[in-house]
Amino acid sequence: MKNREIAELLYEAADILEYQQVEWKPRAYRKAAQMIENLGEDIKKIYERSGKDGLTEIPGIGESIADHIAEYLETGKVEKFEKLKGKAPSGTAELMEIRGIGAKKMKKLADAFGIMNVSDLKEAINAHKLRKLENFGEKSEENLARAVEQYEKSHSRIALGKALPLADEIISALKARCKSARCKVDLAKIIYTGSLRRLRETIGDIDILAEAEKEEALKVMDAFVSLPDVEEVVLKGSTKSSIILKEGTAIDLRVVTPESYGAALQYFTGSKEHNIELRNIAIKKGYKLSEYGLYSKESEKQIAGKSEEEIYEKLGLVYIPPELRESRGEIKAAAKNALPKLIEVGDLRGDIHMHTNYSEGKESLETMIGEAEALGYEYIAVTDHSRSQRIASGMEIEKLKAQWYEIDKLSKRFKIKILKGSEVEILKDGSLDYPDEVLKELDIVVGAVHSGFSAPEKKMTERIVSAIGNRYLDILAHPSGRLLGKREAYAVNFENVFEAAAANGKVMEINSQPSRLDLNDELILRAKNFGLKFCISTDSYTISDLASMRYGLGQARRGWLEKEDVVNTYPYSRLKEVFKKIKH
Ligand code: DGT
Ligand code: CA
Ligand code: CA
Repeated sequence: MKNREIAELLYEAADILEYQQVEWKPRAYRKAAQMIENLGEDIKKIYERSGKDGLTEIPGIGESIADHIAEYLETGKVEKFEKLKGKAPSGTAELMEIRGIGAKKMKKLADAFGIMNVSDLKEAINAHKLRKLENFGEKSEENLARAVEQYEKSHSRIALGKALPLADEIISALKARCKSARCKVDLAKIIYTGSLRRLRETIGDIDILAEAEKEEALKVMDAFVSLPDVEEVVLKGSTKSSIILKEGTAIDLRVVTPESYGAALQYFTGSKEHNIELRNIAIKKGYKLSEYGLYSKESEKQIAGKSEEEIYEKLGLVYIPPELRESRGEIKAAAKNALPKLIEVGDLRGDIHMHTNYSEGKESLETMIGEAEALGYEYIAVTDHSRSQRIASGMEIEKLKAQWYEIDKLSKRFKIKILKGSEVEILKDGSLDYPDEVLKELDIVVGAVHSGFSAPEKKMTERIVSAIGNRYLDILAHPSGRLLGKREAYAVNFENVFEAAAANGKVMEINSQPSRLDLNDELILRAKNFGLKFCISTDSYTISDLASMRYGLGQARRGWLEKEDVVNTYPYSRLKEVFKKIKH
């Protein structure tokens, strides 16, 4: 799909326009980009089917943006944007992504020091130039230094939420290309490996593995390097090729013969640390393990290699799911047949954190409920924002009650159980954003921190622990508050939080939004040691968000969670024992 590419293009144009201080356009461009990202249908197909009229029917896309998109689809570029880029410094887009840098500040930095990109900015920070700028003390300079560090950390890696759909897309495109009359290779076995298969929260590069006979390998590689969105072919060989896509992602493809497929899958899934541990076990047993197979050291005969399962088996281990392969004790556990039976997607029976257009969500209550029912869920909780969340259109009590009324009405029409919930702000003093008489009427109260992120650890810990002490709070939402690549977790003592939550029977959320994934795998492992239960929630704003469950699930599996650990695997009758305020 071209959607992501076009969205990126519009975002970039918006950044440049903002820099040039064009007033309204950046917002319109970003809005259009967002619509296209969430479209769920290939924009190219829409254009092919209905032309420009089809494009302008998409909300947020007017005549001029539709013209740009059409031009891009026809010619691969937009004349106007190319000109814009020529006028703005080329580092504009990357600079704007740094927390604390908006259009105005960027212009100031460019005028004063000629800062045009991130590396200029770093140099200026290191030379302590910025603190000399008017209204810009030492403190701002330090903050900016941290923001740059964070930008660099995250920009060398891609979010799982972007990499996974992209890999799926590349794999199906490659399969189709190989199947075509010119190539005639049936790729029956092709899969993504590496950190992506382990479902890490961020991905360095995408690794893909395919099985083919030796004489077919080059044909597969030809098809791979000639995929439509390739920007650069870094390397092309008969066993490995590497490309870089137009939108910046690097992809490695390896092609191996059937007798090595399992060994290569095991090897290229990693992690490197897991592989090293595994190889040492092989050596102790008198074997040699490589990406081609498991071999006897003496006779050099292959002992296993077709499948991953037989490799683990021959090493005296039960099969280890990819998400566990991080050298965190999984090999020892596998040797004793003591691995957890990980939670699976089919175990999930409901989604208990989502928004509607009563607050910040994009869809009506009815649409969200309908989609959740279509996904096969037994129950959902509608959890719009509480009143003090003004920027997210938090709801006054009257509006909340109007929503209850509508939920009661809709409950008669839908089979799915609809819980009246709220994402209630945990205020700075640790109290909740609605009075008790409202909270006790709610089926589910999801408590969340959305402000005061820079508070000292002691203060934040007190705030959260005090909210956990509230008898009406059920779930702690996105407990660390981090936004991948944008905002570090706030300072908080998790030992204290987990202890208090365990003592008060509160549930920890695993937020599935790709930019959150919060709790992350490491915190999940720690929280589990306190005997805590979890819920995996999507925190959806649109119907397409409801599908992000797979990302939260991945983190739960990386955190060694079983079905029993996660309350939204429970049937409704049992869920009511966990959340005692549920009334029907
Ligand atoms: P990434 O791309 O940084 O998110 O992480 P990975 O794990 O995908 O790493 P990558 O792409 O460098 O390599 C893919 C897999 O290949 C890796 O998970 C394990 C395997 N591998 C790579 N280098 C080595 C190595 O030096 N030794 C061993 N045993 N395995 C390696
Ligand atoms: Ca990789
Ligand atoms: Ca790689």
